[in-house]
Amino acid sequence: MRAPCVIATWIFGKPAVDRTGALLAEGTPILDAVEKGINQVEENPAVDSVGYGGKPNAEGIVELDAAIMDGRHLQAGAVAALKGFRRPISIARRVMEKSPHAMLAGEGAAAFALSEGFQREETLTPRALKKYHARCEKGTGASEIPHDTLGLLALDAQGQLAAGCTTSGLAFKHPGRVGDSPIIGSGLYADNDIGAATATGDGDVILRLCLSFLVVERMRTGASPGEACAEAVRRYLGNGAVIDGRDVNVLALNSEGETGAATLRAVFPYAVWRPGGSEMKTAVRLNG
Ligand code: SD4
Repeated sequence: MRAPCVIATWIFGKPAVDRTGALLAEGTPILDAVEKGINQVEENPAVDSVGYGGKPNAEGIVELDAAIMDGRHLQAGAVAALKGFRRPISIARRVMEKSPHAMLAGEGAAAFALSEGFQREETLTPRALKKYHARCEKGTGASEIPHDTLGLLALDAQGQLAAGCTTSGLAFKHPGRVGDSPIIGSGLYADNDIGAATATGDGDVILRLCLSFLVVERMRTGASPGEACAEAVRRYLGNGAVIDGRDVNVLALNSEGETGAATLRAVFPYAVWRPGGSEMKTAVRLNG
C-alpha cells in the first residue's frame, strides 16, 4: 500500500485536489476520482480559463481542450477545440473508454459527446463575454493574454497513477487552435512504473517539446520530480522560441508519491493533497 497523493496546478486546483483526494480516501477508483475532482473546477463559472466560464476564441466562442491518461496501461483520451460542453474531461474519458481512438476534435468530438448522452450546454458566461468585448475594443498584446490550465496528477494507495488536464486554452485564440493540454506527452503523461507530469503555460511551445513526456522519461532515468521539472523548463528556455510574457510551468508526481515543480514565473502555486489535508506550495523559479 502507498500513501495516496493528488497535486494540481494553480490556486483553483485546490478544490480539485480536495475532491479527488476525498474520493480516493473513500476507495473510489482513481479515474472516477480524477474526473470528478476536475469536473468541480470545469463547472465553476468563476474559474475563467477552464470549462464553463473559460475565455472564448477570437470569434467569441468557447473552445475547450482536455485529456485524461490512465497510467496502468498507458490508455488515454482527449478532446480538442470542443464547443458546447462544460465538462470536456468527462468526454475525453469517454473517448478513452468507449471509442477506438485517442483524440477527437471539433464537430466530431461534439457529435461523439451527444452520442454518449452528453447534453449541449452554454459555455460562455456573461463575465467571459464582457472580457471578450473589452478585448475587441482595446486589443491585447500577446504579453497580456491570460491563460491557465488545470492539470491534475493522482496516485492511489494501490500505486495506480492518473493524470487529467482541462483548459479553454489561450484566450482569444484563432478558432481551431489546439494547445498542449489535450496532446498526450505534452500537456500530461502518466506511467504507473515511473510517475506522471503535467504542464501549463505557452502551449504553442510546450507541445513542440513534449514536456510532460520529457519529465516522465527523465524520472525514468533517475531524476527526482523536481530535477525533471527543472530540466523541462530549461529545455523550454533553450528552445529559443519563447515569446515575451508567455511562460511554462511543470508539475510532477512519481510512483513513490514524491512531488516536484518548476516555473519561469515569479510564482507558480500548486495544490498538494495527502491523507489528512491539502496545502498550497510554490514552484522553484528558474531564470535560465
Ligand atoms: C494552452 N497550455 O492552451 C494552455 C494554456 C495554459 O497557463 O496552460 N495556460 O496553451
